[in-house]
Amino acid sequence: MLLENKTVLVTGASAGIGRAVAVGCAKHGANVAINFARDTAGAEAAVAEIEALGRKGVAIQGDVADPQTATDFVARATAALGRVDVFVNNAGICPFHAFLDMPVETLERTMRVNLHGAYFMVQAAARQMVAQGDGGSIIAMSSISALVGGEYQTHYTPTKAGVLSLMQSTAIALGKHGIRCNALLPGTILTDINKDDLADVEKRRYMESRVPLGRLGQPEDMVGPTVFLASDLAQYVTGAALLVDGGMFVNLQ
Ligand code: NAD
Ligand code: RM4
Repeated sequence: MLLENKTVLVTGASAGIGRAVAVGCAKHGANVAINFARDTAGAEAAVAEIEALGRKGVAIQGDVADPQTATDFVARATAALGRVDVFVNNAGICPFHAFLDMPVETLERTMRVNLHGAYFMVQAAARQMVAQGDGGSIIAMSSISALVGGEYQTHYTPTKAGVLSLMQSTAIALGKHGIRCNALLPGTILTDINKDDLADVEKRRYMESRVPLGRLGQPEDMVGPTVFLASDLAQYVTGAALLVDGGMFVNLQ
């Protein structure tokens, strides 16, 4: 029960890592507001899971690429749950595509959702935390891909490096308000974002073979690290980056 009576907001939480983290925070005692883009059924199911744990849950629809979504999400979540203690910026896309013929729209959409979306959301959450006056914890899903490249991810990896950098600069900007900002760097976690990419059996075996712990990740693997950074156990941790990748990054030979 590391998050008893805390209010947690998670973006992109109708499925995948976001949903696992939202439910995981509720298991640790938090009331949770989720943002979702289109998957109403997934969002409702996530809220039902949160409520089944005896916590309050609320789902608010919005496209994070639109700056208005950020102020709307934070305002409506605060109205429903009272305050914002923890903000998890999770929403993201990775439409795998080759570099030389990358469509302009794919590049721009990926930047807008992953990086601009993170910027506006984190700013809106921080404004609410500053107004409350007693600190908070902001966590962003960056990626192992902030540190290493990907042939079909030339549009995506710069956004994940950007999100990591955003947590470093906001850690400085918000330290005086007692707001901690940290990045999580998942390795390869099995979700919809890479379902098609990993349907290629050879690629999946190769990715698995790179992980010293011997398996690709599950969304639930992200819960413990998120709860830790959200909780007072991490009271002196800010500007940090935590790889959650089964050891993939350090595996040269
Ligand atoms: P996912 O596709 O299951 O989840 C992404 C979520 O973001 C979905 O709920 C989706 O609806 C939501 N979303 C997408 N665009 C949105 C928008 N415009 N507005 C609001 N919500 C939107 O994938 P996931 O693996 O759970 O990804 C979650 C985060 O984790 C992403 O930021 C991703 O970059 C990051 N990540 C994932 C992996 C991995 O291997 N799965 C690794 C590193 C980082
Ligand atoms: C991650 C990492 C994973 C990939 C997802 C889409 O950041 O690159 O390997 O499957 O993105």
